[in-house]
Amino acid sequence: MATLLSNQTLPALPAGMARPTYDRRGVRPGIIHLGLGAFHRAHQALYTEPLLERGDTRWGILGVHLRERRMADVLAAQDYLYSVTERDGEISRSRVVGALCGALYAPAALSRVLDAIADPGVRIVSLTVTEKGYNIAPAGAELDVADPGIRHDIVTPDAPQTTLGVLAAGIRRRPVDAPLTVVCCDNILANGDTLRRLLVQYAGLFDPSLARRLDETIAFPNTMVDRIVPASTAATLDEAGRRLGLRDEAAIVCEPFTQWVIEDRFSGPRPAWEDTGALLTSDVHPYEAMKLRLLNGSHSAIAYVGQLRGLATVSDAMADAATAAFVRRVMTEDLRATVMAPPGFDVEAYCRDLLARFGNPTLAHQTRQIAMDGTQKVPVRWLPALRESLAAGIERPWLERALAAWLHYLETARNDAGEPLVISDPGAEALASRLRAASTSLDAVEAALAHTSVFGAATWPQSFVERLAGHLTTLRKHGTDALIADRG
Ligand code: CS2
Repeated sequence: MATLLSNQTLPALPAGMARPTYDRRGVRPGIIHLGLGAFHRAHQALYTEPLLERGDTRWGILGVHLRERRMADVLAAQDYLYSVTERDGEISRSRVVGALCGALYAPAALSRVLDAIADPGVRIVSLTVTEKGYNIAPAGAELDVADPGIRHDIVTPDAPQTTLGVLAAGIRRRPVDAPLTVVCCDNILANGDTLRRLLVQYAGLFDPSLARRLDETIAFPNTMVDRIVPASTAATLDEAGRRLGLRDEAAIVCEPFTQWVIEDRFSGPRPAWEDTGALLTSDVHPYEAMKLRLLNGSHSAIAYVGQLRGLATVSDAMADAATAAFVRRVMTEDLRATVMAPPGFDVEAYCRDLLARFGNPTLAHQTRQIAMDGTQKVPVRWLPALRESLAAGIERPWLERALAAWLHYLETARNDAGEPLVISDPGAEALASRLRAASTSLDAVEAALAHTSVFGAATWPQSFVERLAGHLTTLRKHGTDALIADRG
């Protein structure tokens, strides 16, 4: 068994491999991060690490796991050190990161988590808890008050289970005069504004004065985060072991690209993230729409068509000529037409770069991973673009095909070759059963679009419904080859 990465074994790393050179014992936690997954550790933590390196010891990160214990234990055994390897066809570089100063598993250490959020030395609470971590009713931006976790938390707000519950309970314990900024880093629309609204709504159900305080004194900047960080596998860990000469059970492999745009709206001191590559700006929305639609929207198209075509990874999908051509059209023809470029931004170059990033052959980013939680993702990534276009009388032929592919994927849970697919989305069954209960494609599409928690309450134009039904019929009869084929 190889030696584990830890403070003590750091000197054994290969010469030249970047690692923390500051005294980690002097670092204080100034950031509490909820949802300590690979994405945070490969993204926001890397914008914070150079600040610690240059001696600003206020910004150590205390990470919180809300759902799973394992990674908190893994990180503790490694003194919260882990490696990040950035890789594409040309670049391959690894570093060890020291910005984490602790990792707590909330259900087992709730009081410590709440005390940490309440600590006036903590200035930032950041979050990456995925789309479904916010108990948001998918089609809208309202709190899902029927959610069992939320119902539990409003009855026992000091023993919360949900993300919103933990955040509100921690803030409730915090001195009123200690400024705090909550930085949402998930791929949801207007993420800061949305989190503020959900949290105020949640707190209003049991403590109106807390709701007022949240609304009036806490800052919730909007952000756009971007880096492709596939879930780690046994192969990731083995490869890290070879590079480091030490075992790293928390190793991450990701792409070299990274981007973070943050609305400059903080309450109290903040890390100088603008010095470490982040863009602090007064308006994140154009960046957000561009990223959610062009990157995440195309990603979801790759995921569902890829799953149906038996293409396991994003780079496999991009190596399949028909899929790659389809994805390019979804992105550069349909979605591109719905986004406004941020000032001074070259969106064509952005699209070219995205297609190259998707082709990165070294990442093994699973289409199955991106396909997860479609009922949360599709309403953010595709439906606003479709709604806006249809309202203006414009068809989006490729995006409409992608939507049909998702419905077909949900309905059949089988790929083109008839093999079963694993669908991981708590909201999927309600939609899939509507599709399966219908006898014709038209009935199926009508039933699906009437599922308002995903598709919203407004009606969809009949011509659109009919086009979707046509695509569904094509898929049922001939599979994805016929759906995505170039019709000139
Ligand atoms: C992906 C994102 O899994 C998914 O749904 O689309 O995680 C994507 O890789 C990131 O948002 C890239 O910044």
